[in-house]
Amino acid sequence: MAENNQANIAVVGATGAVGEKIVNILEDKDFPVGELKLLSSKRSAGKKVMFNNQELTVEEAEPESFNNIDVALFSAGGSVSKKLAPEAVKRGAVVVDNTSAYRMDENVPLVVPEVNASDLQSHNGIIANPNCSTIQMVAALKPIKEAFGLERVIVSTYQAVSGAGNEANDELENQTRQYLNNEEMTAELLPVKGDEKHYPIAFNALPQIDVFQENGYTFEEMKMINESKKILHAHNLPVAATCVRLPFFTSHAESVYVDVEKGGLNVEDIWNVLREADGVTLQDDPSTQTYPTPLSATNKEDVFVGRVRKDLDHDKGFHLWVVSDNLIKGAAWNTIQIAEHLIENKWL
Ligand code: NAP
Ligand code: 12T
Repeated sequence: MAENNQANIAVVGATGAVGEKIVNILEDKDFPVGELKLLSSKRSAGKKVMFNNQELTVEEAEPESFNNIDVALFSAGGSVSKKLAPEAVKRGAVVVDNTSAYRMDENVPLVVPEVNASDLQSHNGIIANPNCSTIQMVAALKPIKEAFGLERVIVSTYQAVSGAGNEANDELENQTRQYLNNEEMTAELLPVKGDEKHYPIAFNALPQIDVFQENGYTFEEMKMINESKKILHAHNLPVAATCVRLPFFTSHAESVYVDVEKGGLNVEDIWNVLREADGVTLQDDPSTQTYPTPLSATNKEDVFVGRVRKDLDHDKGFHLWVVSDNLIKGAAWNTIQIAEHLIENKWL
């Protein structure tokens, strides 16, 4: 890396929903970027993108693309990461991977900086960015775990369409238009690209995000379950998840139930630890109808928490409503925070 602490950055999937946000945030935050290389598939190669008043040309991602790159941020799907992340590492780059390809690999740190930044200290060239739904949940759970311990977690999600990429946003927009024009809705993508059946998302709710696993859970649900335990260093914590897609574009919402270890707590105790937590903003006041929503959280960095209630039957049970922008904290911003930490601590 250059003496001036500038890093040469490659963004793989730069033309996608996540990649576009990464480029925007690098610019907004004045990130110390030396060279910026924007990579995509052949389809978008040649496309022009403005960065810091300079016109950059998107290139097709190839192994040689990573020569002279310090940090490569991958958001182009798992198969691209499987193929090209090792090529980037071979050429001396550190990879921050936004796909599920390496998350559960025990040699790969899986990091939400507010929760487990110290896991970044030892890596073998690849660091994984967790699943969007997982990131926002563990950001809210970490301070509660630290203060009061956790005995169990049950989550139901209300997830935005943009999690499935730019094409999914187009599908929601088209179906909405069709429905309002009394036309039949065409469903070709959701719930999962390439799966056997497709259902309309507009004016609907789909209890399937990502593919089904043999145990009857979807892969999105299993990602939440397994990744949370890894990030929180709580391998025996019982976690259950139900993941549902709803027809709005951005920001995931989650209803999270926790049993804490400590008895006799009240809502104020939970509020107090959430108020102090990095990256978390408490928005909770029933008397003024104050709580976060997907619209209010969109384009913001933080994880917002509201509707904190004590369970009426279980002394150790609490309910929370957790909302965050799935493309920002759920993907682009968390990825950039990881890169920032690596550069600042000279852990590249
Ligand atoms: P998207 O809008 O569909 O964009 C996909 C991007 O990948 C585009 O830039 C596309 O380039 C590029 N790409 C596709 N095939 C490629 C190939 N063979 N070689 C190089 N680039 C290729 O999807 P997205 O929502 O941005 O998501 C991208 C990936 O990020 C997902 O597959 C997922 O793994 C990950 N992701 C993670 C989270 C998270 O939870 N942290 C959230 C969302 C997404 P073209 O323009 O050339 O097609
Ligand atoms: N299929 O990075 O469809 O594991 O919303 C994130 C979001 C995969 C991931 C989605 C997905 C991921 C989705």
